[in-house]
Amino acid sequence: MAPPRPTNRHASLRRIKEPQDGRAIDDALILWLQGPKTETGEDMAELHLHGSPAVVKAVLAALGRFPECRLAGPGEFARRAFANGKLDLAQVEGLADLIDSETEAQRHQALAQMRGALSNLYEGWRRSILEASALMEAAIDFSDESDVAGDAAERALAIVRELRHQILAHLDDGHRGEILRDGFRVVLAGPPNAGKSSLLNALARRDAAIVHEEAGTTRDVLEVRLDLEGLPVIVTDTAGIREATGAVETEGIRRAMTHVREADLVLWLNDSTGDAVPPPPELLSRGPEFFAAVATKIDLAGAPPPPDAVPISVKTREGLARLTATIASLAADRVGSTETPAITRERYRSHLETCLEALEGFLGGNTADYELRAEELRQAAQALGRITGRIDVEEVLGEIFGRFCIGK
Ligand SMILES: Nc1nc2c(ncn2[C@@H]2O[C@H](COP(=O)(O)OP(=O)(O)OP(=O)(O)O)[C@@H](O)[C@H]2O)c(=O)[nH]1
Ligand SMILES: [Mg+2]
Repeated sequence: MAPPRPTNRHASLRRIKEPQDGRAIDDALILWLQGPKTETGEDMAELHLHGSPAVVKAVLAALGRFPECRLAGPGEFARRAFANGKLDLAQVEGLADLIDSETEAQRHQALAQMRGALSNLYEGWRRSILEASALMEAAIDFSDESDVAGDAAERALAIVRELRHQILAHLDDGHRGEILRDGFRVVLAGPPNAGKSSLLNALARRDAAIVHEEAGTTRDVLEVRLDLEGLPVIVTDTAGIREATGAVETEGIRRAMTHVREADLVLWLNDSTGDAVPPPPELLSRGPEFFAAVATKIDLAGAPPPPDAVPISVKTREGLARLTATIASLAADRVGSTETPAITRERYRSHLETCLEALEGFLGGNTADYELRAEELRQAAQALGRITGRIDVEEVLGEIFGRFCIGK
């Protein structure tokens, strides 16, 4: 369609032609990228077309006339990159997150993961386990020479103790990576008419929710996504919490309470012109970092708002900047530094927990039972290998026997 084939890695300006009749489709830059130094590891060609739907459609139609050409399926490039060892599973997931990222902090975390921040951490741990495994294999082989065996087993124990410590610290991260990936969830709750929907609209800067002087206006749960200083924040408006007057409102309040329980932060709103309604006890019992009181409609209030509440007026926008700054700083505290890699998916957490369980089985096992304890290590290494997609037993054996010349 654009002969001759350009030099490897050199952009060339070519006329793209219809293969059957030679009709010109577009003038474009084309690139020929020879594997294996490409995204998928395979040979690739790139056509930098003028992006109109008509040009793209004509080129795709022309390509479709070659029997060996077809459109890629979803994720097919990433899948090939994985199959050819260009990216491991955690990196592929980082790539997916990078494509979906909406804020700076999300982009930062996803890019680090795609570049292997988590993979390197987990692979490093897996190598330590393999090292301990090799020592246990040595202990088994030399079990008739008890001091040699005992010494090897002791060294394996020291490695695993240190590793256990590191994995525990990594797991105890307050879910910061997941919060950053999925968004910091702020729920607006409080009695009816407190001004929850008005605040949602003010934060979103649009009329997302219906606002009305009638108590019990909101029944459904409504979400808006905000970017607060680079952090993704999902603000949810809920039904006012009170003794409900009907089935629909009861359901609305049930949904409100579900969101309150799962929120990363609940803003409990009260109309500052009336008596403040205290939040439900189960909300306070989650701890002070999950809760902030807000006194609304201060443009109307005669008495000063309670000192422990953030005073706001949606009407005059007074206090809104302070409230958003409070939300942003609480979110930033929870997400913490993005410099050290954090767990970004439940999948990793569950494999890490399996790994930890096996390591604890190893540490708590009978000292002399080398075979059983070596098996715990194999399981621990496998659990970590599942995160990156490296669970090849041959590779594990190769690494053990390649580095420690036990036969000698
Ligand atoms: N003057 C004044 N009125 C406000 C302010 N915020 C909300 N209101 C009014 O208070 C009433 C209730 O506001 P909503 O935002 O619907 O309250 P809500 O908490 O969502 O109420 P429900 O959905 O019924 O639980 C409306 O008439 C709003 O216009 C404010 O800052 N100042
Ligand atoms: Mg409402």
